[in-house]
Amino acid sequence: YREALAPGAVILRNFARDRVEEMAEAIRGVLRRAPLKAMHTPGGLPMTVKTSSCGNAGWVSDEHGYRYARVRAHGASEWPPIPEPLMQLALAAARAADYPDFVPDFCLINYYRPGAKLGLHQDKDERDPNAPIVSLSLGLPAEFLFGGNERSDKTRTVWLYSGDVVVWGGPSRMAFHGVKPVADGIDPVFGHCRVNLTFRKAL
Ligand code: MD5
Ligand code: FE
Repeated sequence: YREALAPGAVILRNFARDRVEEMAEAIRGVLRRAPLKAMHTPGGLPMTVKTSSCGNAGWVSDEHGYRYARVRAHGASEWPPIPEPLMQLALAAARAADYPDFVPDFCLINYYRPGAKLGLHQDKDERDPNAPIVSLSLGLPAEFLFGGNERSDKTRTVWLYSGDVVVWGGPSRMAFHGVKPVADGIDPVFGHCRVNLTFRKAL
């Protein structure tokens, strides 16, 4: 089930298939404490993807740009910790992709309703650019786009299904990527939505 996607990028098909319901339960727990929110791009446009966070920070995007915030904007409460089943899955995936030392301190939850998409971008706000990003796809399938280190580089597409994990490291860590608008459908566990978790060394 292990395929090389690009240099440094490994796809682990169905890696979490037997644990999708356990993942769903853990995510529900996080969202009760840190509800989903539609952030705005630095340009002021609302994102179609809603987000929440767990770990030692929350991801924030607004007119000041993208950043990691250690404390929530309203109230002094901390972000919920990364639930243990999610952390164990991320560590196992990193190990399977030959990143045995990876320990994330942050997990971003991206929630896509049908039609939601993510424009081409790079993930470069994390402190450690040598650490990979572990990405778990759940719910509806998505057509994922990934390119090169320049926005203008040619992109490839790959379909990601519920339970698939991709580990983005090495030369792929800073590649441009995005998600095409999610097609409607019904996932047996997640219903009309796609959820993507990205485990990162952010702080
Ligand atoms: C998603 N999320 O499906 C994706 C999965 C994000 C985001 O892009 O920033 O929240 S993460 C995919 C990723 C991460 C780092 C590098 C590369 C892809 N890549 O080189 O293609 O919601
Ligand atoms: Fe990204």
